[in-house]
Amino acid sequence: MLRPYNMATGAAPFDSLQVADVGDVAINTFNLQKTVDIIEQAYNDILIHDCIPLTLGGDHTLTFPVLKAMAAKHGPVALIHVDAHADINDHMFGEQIAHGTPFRRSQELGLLDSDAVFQIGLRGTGYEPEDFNWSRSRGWTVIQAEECWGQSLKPIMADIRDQIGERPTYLSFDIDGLDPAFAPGTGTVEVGGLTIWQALEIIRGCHGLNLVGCDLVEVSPTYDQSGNTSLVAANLLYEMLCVLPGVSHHK
Ligand SMILES: [Mn+2]
Repeated sequence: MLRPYNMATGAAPFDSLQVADVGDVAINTFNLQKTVDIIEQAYNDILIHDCIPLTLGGDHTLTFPVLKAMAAKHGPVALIHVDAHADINDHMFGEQIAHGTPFRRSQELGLLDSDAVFQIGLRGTGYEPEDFNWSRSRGWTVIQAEECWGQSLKPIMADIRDQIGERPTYLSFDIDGLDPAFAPGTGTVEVGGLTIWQALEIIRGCHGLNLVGCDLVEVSPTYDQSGNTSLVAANLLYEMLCVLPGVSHHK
């Protein structure tokens, strides 16, 4: 059988991995706290098996319970977080669990390896002037969107790979990290974002890392009038599949 492979990198994930869609997690749409508990349990169950979950969202809230399950299996993980926003708010409208708080909650619970947290693409309007500095004060590396403009991100990714080394690593990619020219179908659009080419450099730049899980979040079909944002997201998830440990390569 002919299996599709990545013409740019030669990665042939379907030749070397068993790839399955395990379907949706049946959340409780009326109760967010119960929902994050359901997600955590679902990922604990998935991670009993020797597999690397790739998750499509959905609200960035989901990364918090996924990281709880990740840390339960692997210990604190290195994190590469692509996003327009830091998502480190203490609360949103008084709520601790929200799509702008997952990395604050994760940090509080010790789920992240603070020496190896990288936030890329941050920009736009914040909730507080300290948004980006809170991350930096935790020892995290913040690479704002403006530092990426007009640049290849290959050198940055080489540096990130060097710093992360062998650590178990989680990749969380918020589609709003991209410029709305490429991905308008999301809830909190910010102009001046990353290009598709830079997104590919980031994900392909994860090759060689000990990736233990990835997600692609914040695609909102309601706002995705052409369907293009979902297409972009699906392709980025495929690119993540192509850089997982154990993927064989043509060439
Ligand atoms: Mn986000």
